[in-house]
Amino acid sequence: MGKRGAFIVIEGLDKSGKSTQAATLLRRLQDSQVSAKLIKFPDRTTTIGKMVDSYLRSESELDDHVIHLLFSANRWELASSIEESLKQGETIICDRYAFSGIAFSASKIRPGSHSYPLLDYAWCRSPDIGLPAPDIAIMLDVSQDVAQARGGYGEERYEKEDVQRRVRDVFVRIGEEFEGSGGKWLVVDADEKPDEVQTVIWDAVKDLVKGIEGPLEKLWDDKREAKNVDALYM
Ligand code: DGP
Repeated sequence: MGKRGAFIVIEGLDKSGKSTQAATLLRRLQDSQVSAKLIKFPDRTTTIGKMVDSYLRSESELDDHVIHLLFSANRWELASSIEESLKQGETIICDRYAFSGIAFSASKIRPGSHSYPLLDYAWCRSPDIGLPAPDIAIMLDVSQDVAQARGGYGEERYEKEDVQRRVRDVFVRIGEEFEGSGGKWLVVDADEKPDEVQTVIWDAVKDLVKGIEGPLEKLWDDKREAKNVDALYM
């Protein structure tokens, strides 16, 4: 069997240059004759994605649990096509994924509180358990000063300084846990010039995009747990 494609996730705060870096990486891969495509979450074109889009633009209000599950459902809608493309040898660059799902929801705080979480961290993680796991997650870390200098945040729901600060804190926890479970999590200083950021990203992915022999892992799939359960039924 041939090698499978690499699954590369790019995460980051708003104004981190994430979409630009993802597009530049795609061009570079295509120029190097690597079969690759770029996908983006939320995918605002599906029926679920349209509900998410309307929420982000503050055109509709939804319970925080409901919107969290819709973001996750939006990823599950594409999970089998991601697996299929990777199996066919195509590399996927994914602009935001389940890590944003946890970071943006688990950073919400209860009204009237400065830090008390509205949604439980483990609860936020659970709907994405079992999604295809990336071979590398690259987190573009931008400081508030540079984000402001890049024109500040836009009009959408989460594009506010205090929200972004809390989201960043949750990203740190997610990265530590992802690494702890054997995943590859790379934090890149996105305050640097775009070319320099791209060089760091390219160094991190250049071997992966030659194709991968090993199986595609599942997100937060605890193999030790599975073994314990199997043992119970032996
Ligand atoms: P973007 O299209 O990359 O600008 O993302 C739209 C916004 O939605 C951005 O502020 C981050 C946020 N976001 C992305 N994915 C999720 C998710 O799964 N859950 C939540 N709550 N927010 C998300």
